[in-house]
Amino acid sequence: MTEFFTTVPSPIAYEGPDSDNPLAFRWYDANRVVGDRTMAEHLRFAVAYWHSFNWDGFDIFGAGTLDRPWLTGGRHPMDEAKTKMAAAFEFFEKLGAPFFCFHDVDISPAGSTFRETAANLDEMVDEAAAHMERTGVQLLWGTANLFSHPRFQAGASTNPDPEVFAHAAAQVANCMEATHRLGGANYVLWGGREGYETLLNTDLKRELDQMGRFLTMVVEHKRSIGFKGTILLEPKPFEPTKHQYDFDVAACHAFLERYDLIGEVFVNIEVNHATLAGHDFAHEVAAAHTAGIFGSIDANAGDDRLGWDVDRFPVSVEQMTLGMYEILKGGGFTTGGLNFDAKLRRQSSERDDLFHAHIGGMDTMARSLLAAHAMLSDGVLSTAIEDRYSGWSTAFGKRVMAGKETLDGLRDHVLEHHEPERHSGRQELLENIVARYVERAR
Ligand code: XUL
Ligand code: CO
Repeated sequence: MTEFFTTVPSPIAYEGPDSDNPLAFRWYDANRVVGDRTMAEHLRFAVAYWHSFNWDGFDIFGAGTLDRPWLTGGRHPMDEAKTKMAAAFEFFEKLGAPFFCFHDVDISPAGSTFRETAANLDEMVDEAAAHMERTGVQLLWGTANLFSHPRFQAGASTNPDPEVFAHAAAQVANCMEATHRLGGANYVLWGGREGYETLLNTDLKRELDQMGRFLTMVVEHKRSIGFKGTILLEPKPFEPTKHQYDFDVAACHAFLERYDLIGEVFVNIEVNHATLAGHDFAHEVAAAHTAGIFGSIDANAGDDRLGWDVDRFPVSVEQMTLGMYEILKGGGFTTGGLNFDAKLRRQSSERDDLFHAHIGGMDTMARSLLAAHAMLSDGVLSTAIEDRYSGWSTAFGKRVMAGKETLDGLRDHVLEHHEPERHSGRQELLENIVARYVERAR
């Protein structure tokens, strides 16, 4: 078999924080125990097939720039898909990534009919199963691409035409079965074009009802095929449409409540989508835990000055520490994990740049895990929060929350009491504590 990554050691080794070797981990030490799990069990890293193996660096201004020999066309599309898959598994194995994620179209080419496309997917799933068996790499999630083909120009499940809805349903049925066959831990739905450009041509209520119906059918299909993984929605506020229905965690939560899907569907939170929605990453994680819908993470980063989905690899330990802290506080991952839905910059054109990007991302997350875990086990933030709300544990506070008070009764209470004492929120002090944990994480 042709090898594509011949200039890197295999597998990438952990050498510790003092190592200067660019092709080694300085923080990610898969078997190191942190609390009740190893780093590998905490972080559950996945490589995203689409950015790393299907994208040659093209953008709307110009052609591909990346050295991706497995993408050079001219052969039978199935042979090309198999070569690409061999490159992908060579990469997963050399990096030491335990999981990968894919869209149906990433791993298998479209045929000239739906039947032919389905047969191609079947064959590529067999191919993937053999690679997984050989390498031990597992599937974190699969998803159907319901946004690239022109038929989905007006959405998939929210399309004004039920024939397009049916097409999306058929594609999802096949992709869920593929995910099931490969032992996927989750199945993701990102509403690529589920949104609108203008209300002038949009029946908002009908589109939401269609999306609710679609998702209910997804849950029913999960049952009928015996898939045990978690169904995840991926929130995003805009891009490609001006207004995406799955705007953020709160919008997804309201949607799941409205269509009676709580307990069936959870969320896959993407860091850059959170920031596009005007939220911190940590906020979205906390919101999901609060609503009981936390599932998995697409680990990436935006850019402070750019208001679009730049999908950079995560580099900020401080940002990720706050996110990891919320993840750990909620109990950590069950079926979820950290998928690098991240791509190289277009000038990072050499093949081994893929390694540098993932090594950096994994080290960033590993170091963030260490800092977050230390803050959590030392209780440095939780005691401050407990103190801050301690009034609610008094007999008076409990009475209010138990519904035993009225506005009238509280007015009487205020008439009998003095002005409440004010307490500092101590934000800067707490920020200094976080900075110290980030600095000291080892
Ligand atoms: C798009 C995005 C997707 C989903 C899977 O912004 O994040 O790649 O993660 O369809
Ligand atoms: Co994503």
